[in-house]
Amino acid sequence: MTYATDGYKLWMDYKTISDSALLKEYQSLIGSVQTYGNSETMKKATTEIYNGISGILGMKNQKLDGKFSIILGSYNNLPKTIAQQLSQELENLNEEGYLIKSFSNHIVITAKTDIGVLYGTFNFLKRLQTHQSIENLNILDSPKIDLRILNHWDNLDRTVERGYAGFSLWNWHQLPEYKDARYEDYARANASIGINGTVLTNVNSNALVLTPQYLEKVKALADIFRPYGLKVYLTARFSAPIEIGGLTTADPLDANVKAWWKNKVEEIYTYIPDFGGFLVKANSEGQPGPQNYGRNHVDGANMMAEALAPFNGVVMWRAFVYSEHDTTDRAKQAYSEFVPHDGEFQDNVIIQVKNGPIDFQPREPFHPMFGAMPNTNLMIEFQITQEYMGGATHLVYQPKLFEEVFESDTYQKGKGSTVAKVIDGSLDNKKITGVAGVSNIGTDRNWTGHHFLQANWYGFGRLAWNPYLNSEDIAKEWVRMTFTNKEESVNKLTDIMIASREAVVNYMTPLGLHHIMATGHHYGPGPWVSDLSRPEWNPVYYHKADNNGVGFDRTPSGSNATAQYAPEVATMFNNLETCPEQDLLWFHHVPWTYKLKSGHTLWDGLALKYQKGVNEVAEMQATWNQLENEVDTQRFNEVNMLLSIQYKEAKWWRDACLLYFQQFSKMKLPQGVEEPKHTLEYYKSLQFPYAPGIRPQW
Ligand code: BDP
Repeated sequence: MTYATDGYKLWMDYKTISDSALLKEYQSLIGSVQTYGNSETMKKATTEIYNGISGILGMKNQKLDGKFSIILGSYNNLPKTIAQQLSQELENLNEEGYLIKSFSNHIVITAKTDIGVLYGTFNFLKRLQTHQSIENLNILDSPKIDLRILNHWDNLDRTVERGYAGFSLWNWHQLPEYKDARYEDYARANASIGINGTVLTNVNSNALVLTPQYLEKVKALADIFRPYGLKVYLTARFSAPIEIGGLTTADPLDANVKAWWKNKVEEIYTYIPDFGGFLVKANSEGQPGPQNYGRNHVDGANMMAEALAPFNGVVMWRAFVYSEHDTTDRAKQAYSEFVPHDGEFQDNVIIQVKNGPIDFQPREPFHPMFGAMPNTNLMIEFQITQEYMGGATHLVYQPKLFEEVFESDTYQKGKGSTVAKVIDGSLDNKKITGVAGVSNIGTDRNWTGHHFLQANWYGFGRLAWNPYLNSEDIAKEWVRMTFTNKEESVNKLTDIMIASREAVVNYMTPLGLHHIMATGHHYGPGPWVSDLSRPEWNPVYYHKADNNGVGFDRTPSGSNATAQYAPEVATMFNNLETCPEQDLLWFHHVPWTYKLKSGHTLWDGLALKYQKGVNEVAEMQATWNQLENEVDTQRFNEVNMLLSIQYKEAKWWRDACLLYFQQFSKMKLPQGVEEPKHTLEYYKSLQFPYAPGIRPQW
């Protein structure tokens, strides 16, 4: 049984190893710790290595006298005799990378910069936490992506849009004087997984955060985060020059507007000399933007980029746009608005593109922009918070989804042009690269509401550092650091996590269905919704169920969205034979009687998938129950209760969706699929006006 924990310490609990043989072995290997350099970052690394080692080895206030001395310091600060021997290897590192090397009687953790040393320190401690060997170490590791960023959709009133883990961490009212200890714990957790940036505010932004009153508060946070290599960014409301600047326009080509942003940026840098830059949601879902003035995204982004360039700041300009005037296919619109401008954005602009063309669904094919803008910096945006995957109630291990997207092949330059290669810049040699994740963190004691959803924050950081990592390995790593190192239990816990990804797809949106969630809260089913003001906010727009069949025809006979992919990919999606069944209804309107690869009709296959999703949750519960004596009572009970809700809600999804679609298929449920408990009318009548994270309009 693991000892009780409320989850606050995340994956950095540093509890003493219970395996006495291993403990003895580590104790015999780890000797004195010497650290070189006195920057704030080195102070953090020093504290970390001491706390980590003494905790894990159970040797608080005792002298370490193992065989190897542990030496920490950036190359320039190390004693010359040691540094000289490492100089060649260090050349292979980038500014944030690190080297951990055993030689003679030392284990040296070094880097070009102190932040690299801190990252190396966390890696070394992870080796101990996950019970790996620390002999003959020779680990050289650099991040493959420049900007590894959390996006907080946090409002200044501390509510969190699509947040399910309490309120915003940022206590704006009491800042800058009151510095909650949690701010530092937050920065440290991010550093431990290599996250190096945070956007503090919601993309649906409030210009007030750019006023001196708030900049002082932002500065207080930036000062706490800095030693951990975590840069602060803000969302910039495009109409800020009007709202807080007293101008009459926000036209990006207007001289006064340009001057206003230039001055504003200069002012921000007086508070925060290493300010990261802006994240902008413009002309999307009612947010103001350059199109309000007849200008385009390039005009808007470049205007801000010019103001930020002298300070090395960046503009992360979002491509999440869809027009209410063109209702043919929302999936096509970001591409249509951006791709014609490939090559026109300034070097310090990076276009932030959601992983799929609609909106963070349980499964989407990759966004076609990833294969289509070789001359533009592109970053990918994932949604770690589970707006469309059951909030913080459902256990869904998302790194599996992230991995699936990174591995998708765009064919931009022929086979092997994966999204990972687009995002890390290796395919086209990009100026800046980046990965963003919409945070799932809030004031809940365990940070993410559900213990297992910490793994999504963790896994996001790991994959942002290296998008080629394997999601199952990441799951195991996290399990070992948070639950147990006992092999059998590690495997069971990992099984639950891995199964959870497909389970949520099956019980919510199997076979390529998408956006059939109910209005506002998005956590429950609403395939019947058809009354929202914009057509593309309605689930019926996405599934197009009728008496003939179901699905959105995006082939040339329909919206032709497939033409936005490389010809090889388009051909694969267009053809019913080669289109992966997991994306079938995303790309095709398919008759209810269509024969799936399994031999089932589409109707039967769909119903069986919904049932499979429910069964998978039941299996997750069964596996969890086997772990009762292996994990602490608190976490066991909490996760148990949440899994029961997940099971109940999986059945709700199955029943509501199948009853709804059955009106069109007019076919019976196949054998093996349970009959719904209620009527369709009942499911339609359910309302959740106070569900967390809600946004009433869509
Ligand atoms: C949608 C959310 C909405 C966000 C929007 C965005 O429903 O709350 O503001 O995405 O990403 O998924 O801007």
